[in-house]
Amino acid sequence: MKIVKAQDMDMKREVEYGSEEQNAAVRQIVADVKLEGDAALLRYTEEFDHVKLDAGALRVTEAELKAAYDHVEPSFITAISAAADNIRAFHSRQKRNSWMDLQPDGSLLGQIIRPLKRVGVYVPGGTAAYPSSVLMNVIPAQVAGVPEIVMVTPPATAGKQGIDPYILVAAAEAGVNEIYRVGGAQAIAALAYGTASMAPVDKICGPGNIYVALAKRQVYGVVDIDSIAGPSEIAVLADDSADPVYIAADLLSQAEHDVMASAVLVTPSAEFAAACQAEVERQLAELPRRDIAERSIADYGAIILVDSIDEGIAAINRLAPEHFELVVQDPLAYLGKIENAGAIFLGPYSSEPVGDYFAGPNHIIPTNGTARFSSPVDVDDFIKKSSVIYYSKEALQANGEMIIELARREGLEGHARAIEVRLSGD
Ligand code: HSO
Ligand code: ZN
Repeated sequence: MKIVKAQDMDMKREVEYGSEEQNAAVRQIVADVKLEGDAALLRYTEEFDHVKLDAGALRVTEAELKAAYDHVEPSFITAISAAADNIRAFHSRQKRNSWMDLQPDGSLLGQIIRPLKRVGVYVPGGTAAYPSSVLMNVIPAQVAGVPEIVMVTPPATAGKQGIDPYILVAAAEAGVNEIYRVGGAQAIAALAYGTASMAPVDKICGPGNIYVALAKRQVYGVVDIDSIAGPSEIAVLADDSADPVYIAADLLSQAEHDVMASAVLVTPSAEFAAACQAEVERQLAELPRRDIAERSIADYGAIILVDSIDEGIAAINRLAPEHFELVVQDPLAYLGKIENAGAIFLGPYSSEPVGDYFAGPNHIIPTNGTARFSSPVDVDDFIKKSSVIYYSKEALQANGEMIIELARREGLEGHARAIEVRLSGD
């Protein structure tokens, strides 16, 4: 892990827009599913997943869901249901109320908050299918009051037929209402347009491979989509009161996600930097996902030396990392100065995986510097608002001339007259 002097460290990576061929392939799949429905869905499932299904077998049954519980350890069920409780409690604090404001002139203004009606959550196949991410996508929707939450996932995973039982148990614990064994761009198209066996949704969320990401982009507008999450990032600001063993472990916890994950340590202590550097090397050698973590550390990892904690905070604000650990003597003294970070972890015991799995905040967090202007997934992502306007006769009489003035300045006489006809008379 290289040690560099304080400088503009850039964690930003190229966003994947896909090749022309990939975009064209996805366009074809989306068009076919839109036109042919289930027939295209089943044809692509056979072609890409090598699983032959009939339309009746697309939906996962209650019996299959129950059976999944027999294929996972009781300790997993205990842990995932405790995590689900914490995530539900945290997100419950985010609920908004509709409101109405009654004016003395009898007019009434307000906002009605409603949940989306139907939401689709994509869960990838293979080793990137995380039960924790099922909770993080589904629970905010459920807390928002979304009545129909649909999950889609490929029918075969890493050479194995069938859906991973850990994913099924997480879906059941989170409160998914329907599950379909279909993946890839064809699943996204089915969620957007609907088929005979799958009703269309209002919003699609959840991570996937490049084909899934491109398909989501292509159906955006027909439905809403979530933002496309980049590789995981961690930035740690620590002084020499921190334990290098803990800090190295936390950096590696995110480096192991992806060869493009980014792990950065910022510190004012050269001695502490050297200790962390050695500790990362030592722990890397013993990590099962060493190959991934090693490449991530080599390409996107760094230790940045700064002159002071304040200079470190300034560097963090420029990076706007997805996850930020502040492990200094008095972390609360600096909390108010942190402007750009998706999730802030304070002190030596708030290791990032506490947030990835368990504490309650969402682990789907803006990456690539986008924490400058966006937020972790929450209940707001699953609601919509309608404005309510009620003007009394008195209110229109009092303000009508001003509305007419504005309409005429825009050259919109029809607008002006719609008001004027109501003012004439008395
Ligand atoms: N750190 C990842 C989320 C995750 N970690 C899932 C473990 N499982 C992105 O925030
Ligand atoms: Zn993680």
